[in-house]
Amino acid sequence: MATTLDYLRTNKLPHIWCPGCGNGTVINALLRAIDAKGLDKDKTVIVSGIGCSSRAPGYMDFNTLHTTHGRALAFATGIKMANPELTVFVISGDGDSSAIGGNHLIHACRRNIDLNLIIINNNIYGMTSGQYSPLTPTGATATTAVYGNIDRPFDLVALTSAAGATYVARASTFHVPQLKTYMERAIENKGFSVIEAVSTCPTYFGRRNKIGDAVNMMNYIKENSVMRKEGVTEYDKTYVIGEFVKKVAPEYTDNYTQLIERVGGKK
Ligand SMILES: Cc1ncc(C[n+]2csc(CCOP(=O)(O)OP(=O)(O)O)c2C)c(N)n1
Ligand code: SF4
Repeated sequence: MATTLDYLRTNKLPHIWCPGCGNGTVINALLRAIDAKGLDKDKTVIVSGIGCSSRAPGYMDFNTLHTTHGRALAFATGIKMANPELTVFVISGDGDSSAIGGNHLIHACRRNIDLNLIIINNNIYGMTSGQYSPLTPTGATATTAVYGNIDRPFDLVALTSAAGATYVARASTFHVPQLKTYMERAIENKGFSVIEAVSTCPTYFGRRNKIGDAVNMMNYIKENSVMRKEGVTEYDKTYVIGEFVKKVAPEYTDNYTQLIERVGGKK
């Protein structure tokens, strides 16, 4: 087995992330999943938008694309349509994917295009210093919600399941073995896969909400998580960890190839 260093652009290190940031843990799990599945570096593409989490592809030694805020899925869709042979990952923050990129998110789910989306959910806009996002919990404080957030957060699992994603799972930077396993299952799924990785931003979310340092934040995730149980729909914890959707449905680039064959045949 290769080490994760074999998949990093070590000449780009040190990275920009704060001590205790969860981004590195998520990337480590992804690199281990890629290694376990034996993906060819030259046939693997990592795409991101803008944000602290979206800086990840810059450190990863694959074909990488750092695009514009909220638009990573649009770029990734173009790449996959142009060459369906490629394995394409999208790394996105909770703001990047569910606020400015929310429309791209639901339509990628609806199309069931074979992309693997990893949403690093640190509950906040990290890069721009702590504004609330559509995943900030009600009552939490942010630089744009100093008296407490009155919005209700999205449930990403429910949102992407309803929109048509064919593999949907949630893990966290505390649940690292699950994170890696779910990433492997996403790679195996021929269709649109979503993994929510609940993560830590001690610098903005943790400090502003008085959760404490990185270790306290990890305990916060642990204490507020529960493993999903088959047949159970109501939980008394914030983060339900597990696999929620595993289904087979027609995939978009397959449909497109068939369309070309059908129309080409008529000419
Ligand atoms: C079109 C556009 N709007 C706003 C911004 C400013 N901006 C950069 S990153 C970001 C939010 C990042 O938050 P998130 O996606 O949750 O990622 P994180 O930094 O927490 O990893 C915003 C609003 C931008 N770069 N481009
Ligand atoms: S601001 Fe938050 S998300 Fe950004 S690098 Fe620091 S800890 Fe990570």
